[in-house]
Amino acid sequence: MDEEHLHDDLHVFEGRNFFQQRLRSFFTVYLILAFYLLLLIILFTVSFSRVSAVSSKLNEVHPERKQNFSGRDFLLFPCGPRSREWEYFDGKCYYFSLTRTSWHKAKAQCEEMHSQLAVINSYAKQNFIMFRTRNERFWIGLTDENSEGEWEWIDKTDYKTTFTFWKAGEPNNSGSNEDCAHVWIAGEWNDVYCTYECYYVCEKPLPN
Ligand SMILES: [Ca+2]
Ligand SMILES: [Ca+2]
Repeated sequence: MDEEHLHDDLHVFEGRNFFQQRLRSFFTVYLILAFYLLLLIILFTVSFSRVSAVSSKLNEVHPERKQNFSGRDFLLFPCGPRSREWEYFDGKCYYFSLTRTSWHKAKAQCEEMHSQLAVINSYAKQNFIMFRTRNERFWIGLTDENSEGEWEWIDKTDYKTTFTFWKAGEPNNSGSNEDCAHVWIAGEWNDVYCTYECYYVCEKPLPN
């Protein structure tokens, strides 16, 4: 009986010993894993802080990189990303109204938008406006209100020495009160009474 007890005790002792060894092995593995995890976290933190530092240094050294984005906006919207209704042509910006009004109100509305009624002083500009207005009537910045027959551009461009594109037979001062000019069919110019209501073209320089 004593020998049997001794054998049983020996088995129990061996079982416990085996269990303790397995426990130590698991503990060692977990300890190594935890160590590697900690090492990874440290490496990631150090790498991230270095990338951030390099990125901020690049921005300091090459500030134009940020400007390139606004440069790209400028190429897409030369008149300004927030002025997409303005169309670019040959160094200036043009607005083609969507509502009709009299010449004087059109002039005032252009001025409210820091612009003026369009002054057509070249065939190239005439072509641009002609294709854009598509035979519809649009006011331009030309009037003989001050003195009948003495046409004047609103920006004081010399009328007598610059380009004109009157429709045949115009200006005719029909009814003796046609003192404001608009573009019409095929973009040709016509004088009409200034309270007539039609669309209008504003122009302004490129934004700074
Ligand atoms: Ca007239
Ligand atoms: Ca006329």
